[in-house]
Amino acid sequence: MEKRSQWGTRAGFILAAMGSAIGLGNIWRFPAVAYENGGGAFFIPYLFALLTAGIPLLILEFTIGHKYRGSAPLSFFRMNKKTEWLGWWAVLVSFVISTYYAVIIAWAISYSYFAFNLSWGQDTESFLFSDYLNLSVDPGQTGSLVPGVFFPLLIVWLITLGVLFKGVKKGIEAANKIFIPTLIVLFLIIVLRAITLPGAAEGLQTFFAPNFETITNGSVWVAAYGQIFFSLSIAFAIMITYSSYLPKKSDITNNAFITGFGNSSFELLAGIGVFGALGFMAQQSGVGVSEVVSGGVGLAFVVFPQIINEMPALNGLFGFLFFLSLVLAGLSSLISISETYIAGIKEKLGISRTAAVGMGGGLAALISVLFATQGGLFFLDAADYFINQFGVAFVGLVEVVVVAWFLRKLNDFQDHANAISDIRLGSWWKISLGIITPVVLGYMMFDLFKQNLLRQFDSPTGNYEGYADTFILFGGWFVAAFALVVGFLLTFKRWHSSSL
Ligand code: MET
Repeated sequence: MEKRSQWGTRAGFILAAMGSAIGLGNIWRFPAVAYENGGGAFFIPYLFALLTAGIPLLILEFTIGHKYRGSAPLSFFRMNKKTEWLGWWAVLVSFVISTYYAVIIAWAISYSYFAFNLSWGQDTESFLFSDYLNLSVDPGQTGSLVPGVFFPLLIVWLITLGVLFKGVKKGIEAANKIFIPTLIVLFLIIVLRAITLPGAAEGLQTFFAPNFETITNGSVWVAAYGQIFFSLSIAFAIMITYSSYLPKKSDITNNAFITGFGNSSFELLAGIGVFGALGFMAQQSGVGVSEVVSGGVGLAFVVFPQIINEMPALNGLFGFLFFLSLVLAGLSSLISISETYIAGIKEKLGISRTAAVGMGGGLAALISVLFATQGGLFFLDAADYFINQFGVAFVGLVEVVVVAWFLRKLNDFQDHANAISDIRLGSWWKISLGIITPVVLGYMMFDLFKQNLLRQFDSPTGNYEGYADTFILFGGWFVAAFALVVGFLLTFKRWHSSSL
């Protein structure tokens, strides 16, 4: 058997895990999710989800990777020959996500360039959709390739696959050692600037003002769990893959706490920075903060350019730093998500890392070109919604049910983690994974299926985003089903003898 690659240092592993966790989800997703779900009061479900699902699952995935020392499919195969498919599910979900995640980073590259002379002009919305994305087709149609997205996308893949070619220590670890400290410094500068803008206090007040009524609402809890899963890169096969490169003598539990709290601190920082800036924006345009809040694409690529336009000085530089930080946060996450399938096929087929990067990364890059077309944004939006809900959250649920209920591995894993870690796991960990997480995620899946399936038939609310049935079927359900079906099929191919 070939000697397994390893991280060079403990800090290298932690930086890589944090690099994966800190991503677009922290900067553009968290602030809006928190705001929409009760502002300050959202911290209660959020902290609950972090402590009962986020960190316990992170510890579980670190333990699985460390104990079985393989990519997610190989680790699940070694855990029990019948559960290999679960590893492939997570890998395939990650594969799909990587194809469009890369495109958002490409937009951020373009925007860091546009920032210099504020070329997005005053109407930032029409600039994004008409001038930049050239979105002039109906959902489901591709139209032609948009060169302004395609070329930065090429850069994204060149960097990502270049890092992955170099391997675990010289590639992933080395890149994160540069990306993450740089990102933290850049982001601190941005946040400091944002909270010292006039009106920032108003924005922060809106962000932190608790609306306690919301916490009795089930959907708020669902949102908190969803955010924790996405943000901590849990159920993506990522953390299993990364921890499979840990040396035998490594801490698990403490590393998981550092990663979890580090990620949440960054998220909170992003919330403060974003709302400080939104407060400024609201004051400039003489409206309430709630009127300028939006999440996702709108926040980063429509509202932020407006804020940058209004800034009193050094607008271009601030804009450049903001989009550069999105690029750095995104790249370190894209690297981690791509490593899941690269490690998976490398071991399954017994091929070299170079061949695996070429095959897996090459295929993902090719598919991602679909999202660089005129209709790309619609495909991206539908794929993102369905793969997150029916991919990530679903895999997370199946993972805890299989490990805790069917294979009854929690005692075994607890002993494994305790034997090498500073912090000892007690009943908190087993209750979280054996009872709380499956119950909450089970409810969450039930509710989601109900919303998305039933409304196809008898509800006036219509499809997600009002998309046509055929588009939802092919652009949404099929994408999620593809990941799960292909994951199953891959188990029929035998492992190359060098991996066993
Ligand atoms: N944790 C990442 C984020 O917050 C997502 C998973 S890795 C692509 O953006």
